Amino acid sequence: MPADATQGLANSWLPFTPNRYFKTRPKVLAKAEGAYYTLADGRRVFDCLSGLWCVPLGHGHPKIAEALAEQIRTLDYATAFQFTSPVTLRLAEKVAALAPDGLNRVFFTNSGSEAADTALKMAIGYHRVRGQGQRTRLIGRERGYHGVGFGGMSVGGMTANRKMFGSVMLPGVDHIRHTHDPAQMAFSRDQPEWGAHLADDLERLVTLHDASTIAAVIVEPMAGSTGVLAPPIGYLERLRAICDQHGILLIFDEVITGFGRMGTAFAAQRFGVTPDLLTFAKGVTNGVIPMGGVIASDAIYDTFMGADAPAHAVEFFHGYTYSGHPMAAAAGVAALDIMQSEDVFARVRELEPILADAVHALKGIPGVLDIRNSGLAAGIDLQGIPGKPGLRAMQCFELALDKGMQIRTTGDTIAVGPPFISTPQEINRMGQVLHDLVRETAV
Ligand code: PXG
Repeated sequence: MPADATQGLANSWLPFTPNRYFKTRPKVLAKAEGAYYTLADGRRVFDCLSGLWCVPLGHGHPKIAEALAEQIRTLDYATAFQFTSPVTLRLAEKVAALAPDGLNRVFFTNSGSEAADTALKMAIGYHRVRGQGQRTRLIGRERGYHGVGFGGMSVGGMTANRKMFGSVMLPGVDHIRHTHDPAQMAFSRDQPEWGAHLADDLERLVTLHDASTIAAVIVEPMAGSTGVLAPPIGYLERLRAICDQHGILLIFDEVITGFGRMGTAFAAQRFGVTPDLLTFAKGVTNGVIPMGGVIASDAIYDTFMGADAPAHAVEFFHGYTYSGHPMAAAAGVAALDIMQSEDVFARVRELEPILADAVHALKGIPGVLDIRNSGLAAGIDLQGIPGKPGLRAMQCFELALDKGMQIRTTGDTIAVGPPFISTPQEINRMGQVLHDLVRETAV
């Protein structure tokens, strides 16, 4: 690797990274094109997770590059409060057109974490505006991931993300149980048949806290970060019904599932369940410029707009300097244009069974505990090295780079979510490499 490729390493503190280990074996991504990264040491690797789930159309897309070059010359930044820009409005219109019926009001943020916090605040504000200010409780789910802000972390259910911060969480938050029970559903293809009744755990919390204190429930329709958990058949429908019965808002965090990962614009459409608020980020700009947002139902938006305050008063005291940034919006408009004109979601549906076959072919290898897939995403749970959780997956990660694959690991779970531009051959080769990794790291 050229010496200057790691200049500045001593000054860096990397996110969600074992920094001490990293600095002994730094990985520097120098270039990217299509579905491949090139590391500074020259290794070329297939991008098995589409960046961090955010580059579905592949790297360096010329149409996005052109749109950004044009936008920076036209309007590089637009003041976000009391102003907007044509490209920001165009993106809102496009996002709303893709969203489920009834969800038409788009509020932009800059990340998935900000989108989660924004949605939680919208939910609390909505109840207050309609005279139910006591509804402030937020319900998340174990193993959920909603980013790293205090709101998203609090409703999130990833132990490792929470424990360092102890009880410094939002007050009045509770969690329903997660949906993964290997004894009932190991090696499920797509949605497990067992587990719709797990949604009834929400009834338990309603009984405990009383519905009149609960503002919203937030879940990922397909839980990504925790290792790809598809919802049991009937589960989301049941969650929706319980929320409706008790006047609780349902929030879908679609930061990973939004914009095609599930073969439809949003997971809401694939699973046929519509939330009241839907968060997005990542794929909306193909990861090229950070952006996120919340799509609110017309009913929620209209409630805010119908508030008693005069029309010159701000309805929702919330927003970011870079909300609806024109550069991000230009990348978003270009990315969504490509998704539509090239019928990209249909391609995802074609690739889904190829990925499913590729990963489920690992069933039966000793030490493979579970394999799951849904949309163009899959998770593989491995038996860890006794007393050293996460080490086996880390070994897989290192070996994979030598075999030309960049995989994502969390604990002893491998996750993949290849770009939508992948070929069937590339997906099959990824499956072969996963097979070799698991065999070569057998414990
Ligand atoms: N919600 C969900 C469902 C996410 O997956 C966020 C919110 C936070 O987004 P930002 O943009 O603030 O990072 C995410 C992020 C992984 C992985 O390995 C997943 C995420 C990020 C990094 C890695 O699965 N998801």
